[in-house]
Amino acid sequence: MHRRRFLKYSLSACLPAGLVRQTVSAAEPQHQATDAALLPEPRLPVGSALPSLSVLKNESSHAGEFQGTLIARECDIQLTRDTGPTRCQVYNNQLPGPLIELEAGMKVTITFINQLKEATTVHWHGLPVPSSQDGGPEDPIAPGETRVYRFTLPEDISGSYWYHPHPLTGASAQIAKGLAGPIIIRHPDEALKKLPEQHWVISDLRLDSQGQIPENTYSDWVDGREGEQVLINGKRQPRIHLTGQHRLRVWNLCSARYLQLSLPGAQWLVVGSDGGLTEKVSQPQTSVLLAPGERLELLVQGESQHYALNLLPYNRHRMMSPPAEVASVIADIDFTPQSAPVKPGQELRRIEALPPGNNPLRAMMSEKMADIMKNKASGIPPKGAFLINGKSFDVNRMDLHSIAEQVDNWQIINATTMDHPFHIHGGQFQVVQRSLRGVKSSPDYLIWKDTINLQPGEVVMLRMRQTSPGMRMYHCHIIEHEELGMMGNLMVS
Ligand SMILES: [Cu+2]
Repeated sequence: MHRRRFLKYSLSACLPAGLVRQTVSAAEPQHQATDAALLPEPRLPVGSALPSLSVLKNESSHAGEFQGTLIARECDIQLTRDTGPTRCQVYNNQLPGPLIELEAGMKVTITFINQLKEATTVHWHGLPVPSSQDGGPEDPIAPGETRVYRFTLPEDISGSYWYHPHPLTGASAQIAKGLAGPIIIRHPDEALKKLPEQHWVISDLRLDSQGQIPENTYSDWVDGREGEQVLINGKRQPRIHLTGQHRLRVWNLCSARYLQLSLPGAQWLVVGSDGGLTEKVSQPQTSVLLAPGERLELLVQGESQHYALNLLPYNRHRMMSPPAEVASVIADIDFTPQSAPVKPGQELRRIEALPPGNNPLRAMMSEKMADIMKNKASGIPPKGAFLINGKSFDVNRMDLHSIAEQVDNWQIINATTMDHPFHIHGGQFQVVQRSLRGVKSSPDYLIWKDTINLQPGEVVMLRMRQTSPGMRMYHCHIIEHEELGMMGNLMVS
């Protein structure tokens, strides 16, 4: 663990957890100046009612079809009281982007207009869309261009997904400035379809003293960027009315912030994950963790009338700054206790276990500490600092191979000193086994996932069936790591 010898940090005791910033030891003065310049931050107002997500209009009048338009553009949004408007990059002038509500089996057409001054793409995170429609870095949309994405959803799909840019360069900045939005796919036979829903799209935002969104610091590139202001549906610490009957969908749209959510005094029942409802209702839990990119569906069991939604400290072993030590409150909940519509352990859906395949795929995430430390003066670590199977991403190089409809046996290894959320494009997978510090564990019931967090030293075995040929990315979903090369290509034939 060489990094501990040269990376030092200190906490400012008076700052709440969300405001803790790195200060660097005297040996690294150039970065102290860079990071300190971010303070003081204008804060977004708190206490407004949680807004409902605006919904992308379906421009088609045909049953079973969805046609919508997304426009990415720079947009000035008045977020603070103390500064002028913040220059954001958003879809359809909204932060977060509009909710795309779809139904299983739908024929989907999204016309995307790039009014940014730079190239971008739209990636449909978690959806089994054809490779050509997946918005990968090999398929950039130039400034001023229009691109029509077309795909048909499977008949058996449901769940909470999202969309975001995935260009070869610029993804980190584009997401930090607001380009991300949620997707819900509903199925007529879903077990919990009659429950009222509530949606929490959680993102984070950093503002400088002028109320503008600053560039990444060197620490952001190394650790992944965490905006200090945590937003739910675009609002900071909103007031939320929730009942015991609500089916709560939660998205983590942050680039690098891990969300360990707790309602002290109440408990969560997990009923859904990345790929829709879980096989069974979980046992009651006092906290749930969403790594970047992950989604959960939850029910709340509680008695009180009021709860504070806490973001608990989670140690993801950042290199440049210490773990937060204090919980922060990110929402105030007015709760109406009601009898829970489901019980722990109750079956919600049948999920067929994928059989073991005969195509072993191995992805080992690693870091080159010498490279990470090399470019501190320029503010960006070189590509090659974060690797998969010893290689930095090359859009023209196929790293792994698969065949459509066969099951791949993935072995994911985290050989680094940080947590990394691993994401595979093309659909959903099933975790078979996790192994950490010599302890092996298997899930109690089946869950469809597309993003899975690995702690340092952790090994995850999973099974996935790619349903169509073409190129598929796999990568760390800390967007800065992805952009620095912690990504590979799977060629499905
Ligand atoms: Cu990572």
